[in-house]
Amino acid sequence: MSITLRKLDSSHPDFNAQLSAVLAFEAEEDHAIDQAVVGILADVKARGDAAVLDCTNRFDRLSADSVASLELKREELQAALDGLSPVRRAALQAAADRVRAYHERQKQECGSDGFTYREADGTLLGQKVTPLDRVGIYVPGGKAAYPSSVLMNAIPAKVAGVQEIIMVVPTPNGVKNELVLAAAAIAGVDRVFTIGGAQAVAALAYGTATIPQVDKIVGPGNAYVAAAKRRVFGIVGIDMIAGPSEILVLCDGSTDPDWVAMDLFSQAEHDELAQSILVCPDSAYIEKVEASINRQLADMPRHEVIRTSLTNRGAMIKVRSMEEACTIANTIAAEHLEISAENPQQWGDQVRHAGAMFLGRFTSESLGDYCAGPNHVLPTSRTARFSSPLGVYDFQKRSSIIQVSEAGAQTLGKIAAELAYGEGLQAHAQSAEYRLRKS
Ligand code: HSO
Ligand code: ZN
Repeated sequence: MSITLRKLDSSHPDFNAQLSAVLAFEAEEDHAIDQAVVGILADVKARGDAAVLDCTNRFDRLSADSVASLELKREELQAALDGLSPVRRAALQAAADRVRAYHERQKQECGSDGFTYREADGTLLGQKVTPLDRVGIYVPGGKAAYPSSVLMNAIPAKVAGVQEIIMVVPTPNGVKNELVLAAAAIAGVDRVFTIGGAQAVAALAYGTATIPQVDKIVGPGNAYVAAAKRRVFGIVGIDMIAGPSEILVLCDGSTDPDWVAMDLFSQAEHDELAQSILVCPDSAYIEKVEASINRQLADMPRHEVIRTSLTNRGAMIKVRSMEEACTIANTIAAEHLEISAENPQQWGDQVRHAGAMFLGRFTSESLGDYCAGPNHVLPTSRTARFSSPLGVYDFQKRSSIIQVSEAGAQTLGKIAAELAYGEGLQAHAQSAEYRLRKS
């Protein structure tokens, strides 16, 4: 049963409409799920630990007698780390070290130190940057439980200077993912609770007797978790609500077709709804990649997921030139963009919208998923037009600083009072005017 991917040609008169149809994706808003989540949030808000315990025992089929008993001890995390094979432990450590080094750089170079400046009359203005106090990291328990995501969420928080990182991870039927726990140990997560779902999001957002309230909740989760995060936003901060993974490969037609086929598989294997797209000026090459897909698919343990994803959401787009490929890349604003071409930088310079850019034939997107250093939590569903990878800046906030000198109070006082009277706000005006020197 061979796969035929959707084929588009940029010279077709209906190309724009066809491309929109390929990209169209709306996360289903499931009313029933949302209503269930409303109930769980209210229950946890009202009953705290008791509700968290009930939900956890029911949904994860456990028989815990307290929320406190669902907290993992530090030794347990360390034991998970010690239990890894030496090669796997070394790989996890190497990935963590590289992710940390990259994010340290981000901290230095993204205005993390704030600024101040003084005006001629002595008034001081500035911006102070401070880390969030406490952050919650949600880690899914089921098929999408990725230790690499533990690193990608926890390390930038740590680098930002967050004092306490609380991780929640459900353990359905009591099954723990040792690699996830090991990653938590390496990343420096402070506390881990084996709870999940909307009840875990609620516990982090409202706090319970056992689970401390956090300031922001990050990390991916299922539809219940996403609905809960949306609903607690405002009480706490949240990161993006990530959609299915996407990869866009721009290829000049001279990379080994097997490499490109496997790169398309790499994101397709995440999810039936993941999207893999190839854009290339050479139609013979497109055929070769398609042939390679059909040759390699059967060997993939996740071939069913890949098949569904490529059939329903995949596409191969023939373009007139690499310039045009870049224009299309800007329209697609993919989560991951590979530029598999001879002069990758030249094309990369023409792309403004992409979550992460992978330049050159040797840069498989999967290296970025694990260990290149940059974050793998990236804007999906075309949101790279206006948002950025998860980073140190997501765990920091800014406060502005104003220290007006006596002389400054004269100049600013007159301006402020004038505008305050214009707004009909007398107290504002007088508060400024009290500080004006009587002449
Ligand atoms: N590509 C995924 C991240 C991931 N891949 C984790 C493998 N493990 C999200 O962009
Ligand atoms: Zn991936």
